[in-house]
Amino acid sequence: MKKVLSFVVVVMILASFAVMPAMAEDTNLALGKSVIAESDYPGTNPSKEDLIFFSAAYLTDGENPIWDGVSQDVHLCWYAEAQTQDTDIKLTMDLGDVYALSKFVLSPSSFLDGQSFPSDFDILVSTDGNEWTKAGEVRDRSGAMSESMVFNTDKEARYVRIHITKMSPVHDAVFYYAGISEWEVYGGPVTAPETEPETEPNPGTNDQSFTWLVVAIAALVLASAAFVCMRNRKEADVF
Ligand SMILES: [Ca+2]
Repeated sequence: MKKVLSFVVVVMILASFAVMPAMAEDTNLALGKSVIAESDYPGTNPSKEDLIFFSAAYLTDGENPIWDGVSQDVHLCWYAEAQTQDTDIKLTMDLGDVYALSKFVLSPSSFLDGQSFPSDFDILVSTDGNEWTKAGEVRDRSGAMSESMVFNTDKEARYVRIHITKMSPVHDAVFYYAGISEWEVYGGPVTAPETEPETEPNPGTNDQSFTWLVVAIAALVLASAAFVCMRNRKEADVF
């Protein structure tokens, strides 16, 4: 019975080592990061900041609030306005380092039941902020929307961008509008970085792998020693 117990403990220890690095990669890198909203398009305001409800900062505050239609202190979403539905707005975020990205998640605002989610946009990524690669696109979206949009990717990037070329159909006599409640970017450390010289191994990654190996071997040795001790004690009891 004790032999089985020792084996189970060793398996659990080794399994936890295998799971921990995978969990570490599933991080929302965008949380709390600044977003720059820009546009040179005529008649476009790339981010309304004049009311408590709207700000580019709310894209990465981790909140998707449900508005009751009355409260005047709710941080609803990023919200832009343009005099024509065609526009050119860039929302750009610096993640602070190059990461291996896994997915983007964009959430509509509860304001107007998500109808203000933009119609046409691209998701772009870049390692240097100059050369951009497309990681996703949406065309001719319209209507109410409650679920988040998920874009899976395997690209490496430091800079991420939402490039909006068409506002939502929501408009009044003067402006078309576009709004997004939350922008999440998931990913983890780059395991084989392109930015480092090919002749030099990544010391951090190798050190980490070596550490895991040493700890795993130590756990095995300890479990074996414990088992041997228990067996010897049992045999001693018999004699
Ligand atoms: Ca938010």
